[in-house]
Amino acid sequence: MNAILQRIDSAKHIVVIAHVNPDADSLGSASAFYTHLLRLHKKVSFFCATQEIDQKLSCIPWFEKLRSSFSHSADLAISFDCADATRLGVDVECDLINIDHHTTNTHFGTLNLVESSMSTTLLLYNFFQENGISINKKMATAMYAGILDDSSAFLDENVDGMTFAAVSELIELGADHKLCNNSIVKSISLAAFRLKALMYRDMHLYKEARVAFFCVTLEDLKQTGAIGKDCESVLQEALYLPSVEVSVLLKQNSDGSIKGSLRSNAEVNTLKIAKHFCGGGHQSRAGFTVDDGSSLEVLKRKILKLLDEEM
Ligand SMILES: [Mn+2]
Repeated sequence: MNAILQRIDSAKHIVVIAHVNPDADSLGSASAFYTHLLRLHKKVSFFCATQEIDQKLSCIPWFEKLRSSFSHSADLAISFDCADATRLGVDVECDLINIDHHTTNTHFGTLNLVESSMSTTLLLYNFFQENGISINKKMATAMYAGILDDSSAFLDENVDGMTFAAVSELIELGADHKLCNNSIVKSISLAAFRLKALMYRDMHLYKEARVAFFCVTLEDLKQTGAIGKDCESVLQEALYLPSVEVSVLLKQNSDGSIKGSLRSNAEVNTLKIAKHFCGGGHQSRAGFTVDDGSSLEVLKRKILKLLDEEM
């Protein structure tokens, strides 16, 4: 038996962990595994340190079971889609299985299932297949949600035939793809719509319109009522301008830090830029947080200079 399945076999109480500020990939993979553990008649808890989770993700099975307090009585934890231990949002003292697809993963687990893949949910799908673990409707819906979100609705550069083959199988197994599409992709709040208008109005193009730059202040969020996550679709859409190769967002956080997010058409290595600020991610999708009191303007100039060297 696989070492991971063996460790699970001997566990009594298992906590599945989705990362802080969870996305559909993290919640989806944790949810699918939650179902699998229930079938094994294990005691299972579903943990995410973030208290307010985007209601869009409520299409993922077991969403209502999520708790932001960690059960320290557990003898095993399994984290999903966490590239490093800070993403857990909790100090885990028991054994930890780390399941993730980020190339920057620090292998912080007692056992690690880390492979470069489109998404953690796709990695998990392959894991279930390889180990003869059957996938029910709930698991199929959860994994579909993660693949949908991490592939930017199947539009990312790294989507290939294998992605569609997996999705075809998941739908065959009963994944509620329409529910996920409507909830995760085809839904936007009025506040997010207003923020979009503001971001497009203030978008700056640099380097002969090869770089699109967005800065979002706390005031912008307050004025529109939007939340930080609402900035992301604009960042992606800016790449649809034919000249744009990389889009960058700097967003003020309420604690005074600044969050940077980068997207590219795979040619520009955004991870290299994010790493300069101790961030992480992938070649075409990366991010970082700066907490040294730098202003948006200063950071913006630094990033443009780094892009000068990169492009
Ligand atoms: Mn992911």
